[in-house]
Amino acid sequence: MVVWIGLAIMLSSSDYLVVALLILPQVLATVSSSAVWAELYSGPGQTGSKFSTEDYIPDLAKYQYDDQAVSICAAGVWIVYEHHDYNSAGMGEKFVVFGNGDCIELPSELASKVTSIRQAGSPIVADRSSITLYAYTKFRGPELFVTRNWTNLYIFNDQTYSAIITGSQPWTVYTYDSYQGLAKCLVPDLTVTVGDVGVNVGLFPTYTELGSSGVIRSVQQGCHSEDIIWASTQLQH
Ligand SMILES: [Ca+2]
Repeated sequence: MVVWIGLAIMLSSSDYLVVALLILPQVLATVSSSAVWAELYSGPGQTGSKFSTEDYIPDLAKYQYDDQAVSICAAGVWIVYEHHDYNSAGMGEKFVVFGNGDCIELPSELASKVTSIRQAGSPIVADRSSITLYAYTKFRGPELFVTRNWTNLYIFNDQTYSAIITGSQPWTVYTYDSYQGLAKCLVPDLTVTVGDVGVNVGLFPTYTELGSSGVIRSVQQGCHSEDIIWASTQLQH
């Protein structure tokens, strides 16, 4: 399963689809199209030119859409970033949008500044239980998309500085291998409808609620610690 980790890092959602096709044919057989999508608009109130995506877009400049968007409609959980490669360089604003095709204006910090966009959670089955780990705070940089227990995060060890949970299950993160060390139970406590299913969402934008200084080496589905962190209390970060 090391291969799965390698594939999961910094690949687009279409690449996830390729991987998922190998392991989830029974699920895909019942899904006609992605429940997860986003539309960017260059004008307020969904006016102007439109850019539609179901995929990760690390650089909108490649589509002649850099710094264009001022409003957005989204189904699922999406993050827009001021700079390319999901603000991997460490600077810049971000904004998280989640909904069921809901449309909003981008905040002034990001209006006409969006350069990259990606979604969180499964792009195929919106309510699939997952935790996405990010290499930097505020959901920036490389990511690891996790859908089952991991006793070791391999090259992502000690690299988690923020996280997003989707689905009904909490996740427990540990500072050592094999579910040892300091444990935190992360609880998603927001709910959004995507398609016709309810999806719980938990945003954890900084490392302070994830453990100690980004040191996470194993993750387990469910709540296995009395140290419980509720996601909604962290939204102000
Ligand atoms: Ca920009």
